[in-house]
Amino acid sequence: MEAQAAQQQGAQEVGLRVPGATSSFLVFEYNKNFHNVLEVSKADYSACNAASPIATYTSGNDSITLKNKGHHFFICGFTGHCSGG
Ligand SMILES: [Cu+2]
Repeated sequence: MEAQAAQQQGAQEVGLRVPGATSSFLVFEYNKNFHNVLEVSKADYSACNAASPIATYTSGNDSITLKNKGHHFFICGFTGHCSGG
């Protein structure tokens, strides 16, 4: 199964759920000068806490392989973007 995430732009942050797949990947495209992608815990996602990410992606065109089932949470680590909405 292949899941292609919607483009992440501006203050748009998405919580992505990929059910039932053992190997999936997501693609994030964004302007790396203004955004990045942090995989975080659910608690950190809810709190917009970018201080302790599980993984950090900054290329602007990231393919992220999801190896484990369940919920994955991604936010932008730039100041104000996550809390901005
Ligand atoms: Cu951002």
